[in-house]
Amino acid sequence: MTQLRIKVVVIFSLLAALSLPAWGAIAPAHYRVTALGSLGGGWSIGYGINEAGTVVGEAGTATGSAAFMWTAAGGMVNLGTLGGTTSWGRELNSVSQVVGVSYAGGHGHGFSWTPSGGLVELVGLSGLASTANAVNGSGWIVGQAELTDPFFGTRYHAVLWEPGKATRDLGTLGGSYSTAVDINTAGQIVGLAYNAFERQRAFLWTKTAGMKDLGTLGGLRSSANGINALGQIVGQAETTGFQNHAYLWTSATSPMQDLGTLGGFTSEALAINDSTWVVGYANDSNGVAQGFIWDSVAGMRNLNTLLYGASAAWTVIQAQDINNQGQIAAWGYSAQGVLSALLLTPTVPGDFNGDQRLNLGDINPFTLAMSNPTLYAQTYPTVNLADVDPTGDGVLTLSDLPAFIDLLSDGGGGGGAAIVPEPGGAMILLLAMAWGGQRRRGCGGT
Ligand SMILES: [Ca+2]
Ligand SMILES: [Ca+2]
Repeated sequence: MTQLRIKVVVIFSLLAALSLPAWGAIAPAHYRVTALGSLGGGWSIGYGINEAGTVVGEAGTATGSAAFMWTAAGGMVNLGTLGGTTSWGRELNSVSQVVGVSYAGGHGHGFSWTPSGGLVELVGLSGLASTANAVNGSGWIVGQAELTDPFFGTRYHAVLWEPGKATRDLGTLGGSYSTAVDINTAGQIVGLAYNAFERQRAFLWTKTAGMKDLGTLGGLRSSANGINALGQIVGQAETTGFQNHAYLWTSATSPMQDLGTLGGFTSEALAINDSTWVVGYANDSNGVAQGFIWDSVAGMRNLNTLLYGASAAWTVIQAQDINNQGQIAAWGYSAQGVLSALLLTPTVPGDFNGDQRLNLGDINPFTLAMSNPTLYAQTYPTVNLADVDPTGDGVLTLSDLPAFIDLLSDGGGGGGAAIVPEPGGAMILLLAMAWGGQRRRGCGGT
């Protein structure tokens, strides 16, 4: 290709990029994986994430397991147990109130943990056992508690723990069992309950309307795992073909939407954020579970195809929770087979000025990074080169130049990388000339 033709192609590509529409609500296309470590037992599982990117879950200890809370600044902290050798953290809110379960004496015991108060056992119903699954910003906790009934024996019902109030039995849909799995800021609660035919059904509970059956995808059973601030609900439901699929429920007047699979028979949605991005797991055509992210534009995507650079060495089995920044709490395996809680952080390859967008404003920082890495590092101290490196190999070389042009021309392949039109004609020419110069030097065998 002649130098002139290269320049024309560069300019044409960049101008074409400017005419692309904004990506809107499409989920990010690239993620960095952070392995969260363990508490001495060599393994961990991530369950919940809040808006600050703090993750909770369960980690192996020398004698069993313990609930953990992980922050970027402090790493993994052991939250302890209520006396046994097993506990796990299930979810946390914006003030780092963590809820979960401590297992002791043959029973699970729901707990709340706060930085100031530590672990506190939640008061159950008439039985010993309980489970805490989620907490909202007002400190409302939902889960399940045991009932000892002289006629029916032991039963388990969905419950609400509201600060300062008695443990509230949320009942069932007419059957013998229920459990509450998530709660949003408005106090809407979702979970699963048995109906009068002892069929398992997803429910939505509110103080005014009580417990309502959310239906299925045409089959007999369903369950609900997550609800966002908009009242949108996700979970798993049986289809008319007797497969269990991830679904999205948006209102009582529209049917559940089947989110599909990754080529297999089974999928399950575990969480949804306020951008209607859904995460969970889905079987591929080999029947192997893969973490997924779903949005209404791109549909269901295998998270393992979106891990950037060295992060691709990880295998995400299950994506458990997602916050409004698009950060995901998950678990999976390293190349060596180590089970680990994972934090997936959206990255934008080519975003050399670190504003989470790829656009013409990244051209000058890119040329600086190529020509003077020391000055670049001083100017953009928060940018991790491994995240933005156009070829994804973690080092800046000449091959990153055409890769950077490609990223600019195709918008980085999706969400979080919206092309924002800017007056950049002069920079386009400068870049094209820089590219021509680099190529001359590269071809000159220096
Ligand atoms: Ca940028
Ligand atoms: Ca590179």
